[in-house]
Amino acid sequence: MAELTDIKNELIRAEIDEYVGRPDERERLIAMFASAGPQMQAISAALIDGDHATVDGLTREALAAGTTALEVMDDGLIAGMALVGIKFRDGVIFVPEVLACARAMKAGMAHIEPILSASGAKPLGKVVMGTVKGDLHDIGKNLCIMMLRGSGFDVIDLGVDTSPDTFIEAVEEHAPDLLGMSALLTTTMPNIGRTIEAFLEAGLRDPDKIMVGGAPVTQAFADDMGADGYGKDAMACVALAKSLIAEGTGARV
Ligand code: B1M
Repeated sequence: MAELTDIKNELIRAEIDEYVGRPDERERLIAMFASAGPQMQAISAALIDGDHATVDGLTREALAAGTTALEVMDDGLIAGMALVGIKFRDGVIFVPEVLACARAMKAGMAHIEPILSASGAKPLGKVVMGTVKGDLHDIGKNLCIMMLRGSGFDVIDLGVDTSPDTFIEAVEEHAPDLLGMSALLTTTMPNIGRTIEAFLEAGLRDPDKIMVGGAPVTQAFADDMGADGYGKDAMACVALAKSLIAEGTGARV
């Protein structure tokens, strides 16, 4: 089992020691950071510190030195955000600090986006995607979109706080093969179900075409809401999109 001392970055070590009290979370974070290289730990530390300029510079350097975009995303950016989430939940930091961390995350994502989104391949399918109504979280959705684009999907991004009507209008306009919904709050998760109901009422629902995700969403919740698939992360989102397309009948959402 990894130990706190296996983490080379001083700031991350100190933050875990001071702010992560739950044994399961402590163990998970220590294992995650201990297995990341020093450069990835430095990116996480800058993100935790809300230092967007340093995240920007370190991400550029890591990519130029040959680190893959996926490694920077998982071991640098997403890992850092995991610690931010715990501090936010426990009242150690508040919205302004989290916004600074989100800005730092976006500074890193700006460099990995063109790499993950580059595909050249013939589109595998068209996806309309948005964060549900009332929810302003877009980092995870944007990562999924980058990965989908990089895997050859054409994605129409509806942004955040997307009402059922906006989803419906987008489906009518773009006739996508798949619809994706992201939700990060327990209070907005039910809007996944409300949106699916609105599709049913509008007579637009194809039973094989709606995928959902976001930190609080589970397979069981997705099933309850009547979605066709759930992805736990951006890789799973791409795998799900491919399998829904492969299973599909060619009908639109
Ligand atoms: Co918010 N926030 N936040 N926040 N925020 C959470 C979600 C929270 C868990 C923090 C906490 O308490 N630990 C908590 C929710 C608690 C709950 O619902 N029970 C919370 C809260 C309470 C709030 C506010 C209510 C705080 C307040 O105002 N008092 C407020 C709500 C605003 C609103 O939406 N109406 C709020 C605001 C904000 C900021 C604006 C400050 C900022 C968002 C900035 C932005 O997105 N542009 C923010 C942030 C950054 C977070 C945390 C810290 C990080 C979220 C994130 O970006 N994660 C978050 C804590 C956490 O999740 N650990 C938290 C990184 C991202 C890569 O992961 O989004 O899970 P994630 O995406 C993953 C997977 O989930 C999956 O793939 C992604 C990539 O691997 N996935 C899909 C996502 N969508 C998918 C779709 C798919 C498939 C997979 O198919 C379609």
